[in-house]
Amino acid sequence: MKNSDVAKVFQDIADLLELKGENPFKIRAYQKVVRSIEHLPVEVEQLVAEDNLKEVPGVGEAITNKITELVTTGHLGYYEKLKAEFPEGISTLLDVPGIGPKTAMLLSSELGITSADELEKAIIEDKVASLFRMGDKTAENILRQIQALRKKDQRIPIGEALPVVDEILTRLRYLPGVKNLTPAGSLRRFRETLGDIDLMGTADDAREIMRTFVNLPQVKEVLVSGTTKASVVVPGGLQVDLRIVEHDAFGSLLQYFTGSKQHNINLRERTHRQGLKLSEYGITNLATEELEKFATEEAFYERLGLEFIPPELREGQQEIERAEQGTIPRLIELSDIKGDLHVHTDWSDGHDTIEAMALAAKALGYQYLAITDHSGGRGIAHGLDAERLRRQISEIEQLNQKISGIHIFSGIEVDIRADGSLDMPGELLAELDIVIAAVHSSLNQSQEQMTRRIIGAIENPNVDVLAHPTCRLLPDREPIAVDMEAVFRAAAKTNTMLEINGMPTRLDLKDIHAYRARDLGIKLVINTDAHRTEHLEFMRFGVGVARRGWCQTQDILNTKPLKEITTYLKSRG
Ligand code: DGT
Ligand code: CA
Ligand code: CA
Repeated sequence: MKNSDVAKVFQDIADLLELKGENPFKIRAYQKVVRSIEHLPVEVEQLVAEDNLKEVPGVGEAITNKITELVTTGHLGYYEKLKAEFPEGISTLLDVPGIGPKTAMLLSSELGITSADELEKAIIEDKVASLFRMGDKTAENILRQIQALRKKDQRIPIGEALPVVDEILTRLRYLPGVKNLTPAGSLRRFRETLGDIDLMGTADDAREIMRTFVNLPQVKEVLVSGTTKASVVVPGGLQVDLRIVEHDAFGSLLQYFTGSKQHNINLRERTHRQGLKLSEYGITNLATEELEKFATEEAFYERLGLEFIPPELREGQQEIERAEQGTIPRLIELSDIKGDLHVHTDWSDGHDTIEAMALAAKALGYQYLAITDHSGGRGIAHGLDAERLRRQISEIEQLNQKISGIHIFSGIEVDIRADGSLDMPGELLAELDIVIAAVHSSLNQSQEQMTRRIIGAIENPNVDVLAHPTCRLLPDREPIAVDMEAVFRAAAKTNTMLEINGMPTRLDLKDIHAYRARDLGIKLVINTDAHRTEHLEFMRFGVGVARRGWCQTQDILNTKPLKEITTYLKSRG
């Protein structure tokens, strides 16, 4: 049973308890479990097998028993009993925003509707409006929510969205009187996929920026066009919302719409106890009803007695407690990166020469670059054999004489064969500065085979880094079946590094894996896997993943300056 399936069951339980009008604390406890499971870097099944469930935040005795029953039998008696109290499909209806318990019950009992699709059909056939005393408006509203929900399911990879957003921001940023223009929402938190884009800003006169926004050349459709809020659709079906407020209220606006929703809910709960109410407009004192505005997020968090929380950490995990204690880590930043340790050239399937890649890396301010072309393994175009690799090593020696201001390391991205052996003689690998190993073919092996194969490479003393460990491709190639916890244990034991691959279609390790690896003391490397000079810019995506994984400078190898990293790589042999 996958973690997402387990989470869904507990989400349903929370929904059904809400329908029953149960105690809100009980409901929230279940919601917390859902959040925890969604963020787990390991399989719930494994935690059950190892009797380690209690370490998951929000999971006590009762929940442990329920999870254990669910994953061992595929069945949860409590859930089945609860479901039996309600008509079928009720929890699906509750997933539609704007449908509360009463409406869901009414739709089900009067019209026998059990799914969002059936509801949509009934609304279009005009069967729903008569159910509500308020008439057409409610039905229409629900229809819009269903359609929005369907669109929300099609999340767009951040790598596709970011260039579009950058273009929009460039066009708006220089309008007179506009300030603070910035993304909020999941984009600012750097999630790997985005439901929609939320942009925030302030202006002397909001109307002008709104007019420019809805008339941008890339706008395909205008959904909402108000004086302070507008929503448009750009190519690819991506929805972009823009909100503009006055300068002195920017902090609370940005905070509110950065989310995540769970972070805001946790924050609101905590501040309610302090007699304060949060909103997008500011903080209201419940006793005096006075509204305090905030120009910056820093001031907003400070007013609540909290250290500033970087957006990437606002996922409703333990960030508020940590901010309370003043122990939010200083997360790694793009400017901490001193070099890229995984790039390709025209020696294998890359586009540019070694020299061009080196000069591009130097232009980014890097101190070093590792050339890691593919080995000749099956299915890789122009991979290097031992003979060509030897020639490449000597060409790199010569280039290092010729070019100043950047050091080029000799490396390889060696293919891990189906049996776990490496596609290059060991004595040649031992000559290289850095050896990256990765899986590229036979992706359909069983989890047991694949895990053994990857651990075989990790245990090979020549291997420094395991690259893109799960081989997933966004948006739709699923990760390979591999026991990541076993991979982590092997990497920790052998002191092998794991890569966060910043190629936006990979982002592999992903955020929760980076978190887990860091927690186990595994050293990470952030690479771009560039196949041309422009790809070196993907580093910012990798850094985003690392930040979501709570990584600091000392967790990431390629934040070390040239001298240190040279010594370190030598010491590994
Ligand atoms: P997305 O668009 O699905 O990738 O994820 P977000 O996080 O960008 O979500 P979105 O666009 O629906 O809303 C942006 C932020 O607005 C969200 O992260 C937190 C805030 N927000 C939205 N709905 C609610 C809500 O019902 N309660 C609270 N407290 N905040 C909300
Ligand atoms: Ca959003
Ligand atoms: Ca939005």
